[in-house]
Amino acid sequence: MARIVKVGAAQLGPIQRSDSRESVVRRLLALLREAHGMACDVVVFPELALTTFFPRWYMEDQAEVDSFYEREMPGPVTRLLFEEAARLGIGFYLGYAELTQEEGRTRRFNTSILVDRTGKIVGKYRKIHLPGHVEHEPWRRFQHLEKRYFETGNLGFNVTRAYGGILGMCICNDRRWPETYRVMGLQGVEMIMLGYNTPVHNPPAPVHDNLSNFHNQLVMQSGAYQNGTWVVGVAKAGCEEGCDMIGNSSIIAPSGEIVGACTTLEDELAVARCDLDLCNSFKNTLFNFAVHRQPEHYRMIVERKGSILPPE
Ligand code: ING
Repeated sequence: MARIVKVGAAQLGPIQRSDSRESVVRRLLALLREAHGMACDVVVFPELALTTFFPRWYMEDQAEVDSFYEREMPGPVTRLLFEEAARLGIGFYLGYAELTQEEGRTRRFNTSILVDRTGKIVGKYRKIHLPGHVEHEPWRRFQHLEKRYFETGNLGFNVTRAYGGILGMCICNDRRWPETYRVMGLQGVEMIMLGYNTPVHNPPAPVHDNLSNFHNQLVMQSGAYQNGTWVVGVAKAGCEEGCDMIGNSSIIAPSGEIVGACTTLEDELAVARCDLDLCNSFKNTLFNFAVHRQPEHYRMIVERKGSILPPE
């Protein structure tokens, strides 16, 4: 029997600094209910989906910084989302800023969770590729202080059995690095869910700005195809506190084809019927790692000090 997962890419428009968590959760609930109305099994929300993208500001007051984090998940406000999801029998991926006590100290991570249809957290991921910088860089139109506000994720790129398949998660900048997909691909992943907050303008490389949407699709489509997996990438989009962010939320098949996409920069749901068995059409042929990907070949090249030319 085909393993079909009906997926909703629940893109968010901008969240302004003054927007309360309650108002954001109301928006998430509206998207969740719309997805339920379209018979979705699971919904993917963006990275840092509960607040504005606060790493764009240099803040010295730690209490102000910590106001953007969640100390528990679900918490008093997000509990409404978990309860409604369980009532509707629909699961979700949610990105948020996590503040926790671990190994005797306070830790701060850019985190995502996977929640099943009963409202149970069945997967957790903490962002590994943290872009941006640590110190205030006033030359920038806006900051990108993820390296200041978050620790590097310590959970690796893990996969979870859920929704009848093998699911994985990553977050935003992770999607630009091929190893993100390959580490999960080597674990047999069949669907990778990710959220992102991507400014159109990248201060260190403004010449790339006009390629923002192209690069967003390029990395997710190639990651999907080269590992025979579905990829669902969901934006927080639009103009947040004067910073324009891309939309372009997409549902991508293991073939690399985009089968569902948002077309606005606002709260918008895109839906697709994802057949997890389609992964095998690539995992068992072109990208059969066991047959065609021989690690010893790479070791040999590396032992030749990286040269691929035969020794003299
Ligand atoms: N955002 C961006 C991303 O990788 C970035 C960082 C901004 C990269 C602009 C390139 C250009 O999509 C996050 N949050 O990682």
